[in-house]
Amino acid sequence: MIELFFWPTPNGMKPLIFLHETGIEYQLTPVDINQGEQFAHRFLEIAPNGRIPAIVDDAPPGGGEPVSVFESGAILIYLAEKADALLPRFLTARTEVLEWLMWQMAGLGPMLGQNHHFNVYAPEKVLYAIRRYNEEASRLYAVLDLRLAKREFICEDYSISDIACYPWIARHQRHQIDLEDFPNIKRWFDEIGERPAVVEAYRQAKTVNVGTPVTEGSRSVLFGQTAETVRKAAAEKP
Ligand SMILES: N[C@@H](CCC(=O)N[C@@H](CS)C(=O)NCC(=O)O)C(=O)O
Repeated sequence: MIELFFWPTPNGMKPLIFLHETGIEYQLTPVDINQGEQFAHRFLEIAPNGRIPAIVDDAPPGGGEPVSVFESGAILIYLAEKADALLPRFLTARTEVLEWLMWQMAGLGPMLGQNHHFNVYAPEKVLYAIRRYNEEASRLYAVLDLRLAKREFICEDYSISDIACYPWIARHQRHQIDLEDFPNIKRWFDEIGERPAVVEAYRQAKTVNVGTPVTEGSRSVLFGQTAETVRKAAAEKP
């Protein structure tokens, strides 16, 4: 059984979609990041970065003690290895999937995260930052659109690279992006959105939270974290 530490955000959706695609048994443990549950002792032992998602696998391949994994990209690789699914074994095809997974983890995700922040959450309109991240979003969407021009999926077959990108593209309106301008992404996005596993994963996610508006309380939990936040959480008793 996989315990998935989850909140319905783009990064949280990645392992949830994977688990539905492969039918691996799982249990959801909500971590309400708006209430500061990411600083709880048990969670930080599993996810020292204090960010969802994370997993604990109590039946790791080869047996032994339960294994914990944090970082959505590492979780997808772990689960893909465990299930022998959605990550090719052959080195060339595998590298291609990992390349696009890294592109999502290091580029698409962080840049669109900053885009959300300055367009939606920032208490003041910082025009330079808004322009910078809108431009970067449009650049990254164009890279993905070109990639999908000659392929049904990001790599040869549907893979963890598609699963990693999809929940971020699902927030395209927040990125000030019109998918009509990126027709290959639109076709891919619509197709993946119809997969039964994806539909079911989003249905499950809604049972955890339907989207809480940002309040002053959640703003103070989520933004303005510093070294002090990390040290204080680490010093708290279990
Ligand atoms: N690189 C990490 C990023 C994880 C991340 O940023 N998670 C957000 C939700 S999408 C979070 O837990 N935020 C809590 C906070 O900022 O305190 C991953 O891909 O797992």
